[in-house]
Amino acid sequence: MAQQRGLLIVVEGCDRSGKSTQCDNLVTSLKQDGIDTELVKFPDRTTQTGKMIDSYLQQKSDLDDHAIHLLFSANRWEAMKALSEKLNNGTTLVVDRYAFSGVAFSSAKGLDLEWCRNPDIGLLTPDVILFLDLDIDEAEKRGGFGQERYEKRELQIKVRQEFMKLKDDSWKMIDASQSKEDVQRDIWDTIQSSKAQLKDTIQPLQFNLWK
Ligand code: T5A
Ligand code: NA
Repeated sequence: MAQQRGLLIVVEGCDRSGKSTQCDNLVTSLKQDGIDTELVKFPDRTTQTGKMIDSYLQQKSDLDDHAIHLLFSANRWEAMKALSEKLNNGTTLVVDRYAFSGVAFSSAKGLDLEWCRNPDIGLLTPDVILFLDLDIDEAEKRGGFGQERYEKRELQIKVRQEFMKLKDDSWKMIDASQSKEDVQRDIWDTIQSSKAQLKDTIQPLQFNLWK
């Protein structure tokens, strides 16, 4: 029997909502459950496009809003071949931010939402989208925002509104204001029920995002 492909699990959410913490936890838990799993993070700051993005985010360089949007998208596109091979070889991927962050941040800055979606049309389609939802006041209690470009209250409020425009019924909303342990448990329960639902219907990988 052909090996079943891995699942593409995307974790999105507001800044400070605990995405990276929970992505690490989820990878560990899935591995403990005997599932071959890897962590993926966007932006991938290690590639050529990633280095330009990193410099922009750290406010060491400036770029036109459209240009940086396209760079974030290119940073995803350049990873697609390797990621699809891993998935087809049976590795499950836990992805810390994806195209939804791309559109939410750029449209919050004032770019047209439809324009923002275009460059990511046709990316790998996620099997599960988890959204870690956290109120801005709660987010600020977590040590305040840092020095990076988008870590400002007014922008973060807009970003959450833009995320809600992208949300559909398939998104799994997680209350990220709970303790780390409770968020972890909710995510685990959600993944287990998603897997149970997908079990008999898992489709071949599709490059179908927003099509
Ligand atoms: N961006 C990204 C775009 O504009 N376009 C794009 O296409 C993409 C992909 C960098 C920026 O790039 C933008 C969005 C961003 O502004 P990043 O590198 O993912 O993106 O951002 P980070 O700064 O690494 O991540 P965040 O600030 O969003 O934080 P996380 O990952 O959500 O949160 P985490 O896990 O690091 O936790 C933050 C703090 O809270 C604590 C943690 O210990 C940590 O101190 N914490 C909790 N405290 C209490 N209760 C809980 N349940 C907690 N969970 C975590
Ligand atoms: Na993070």
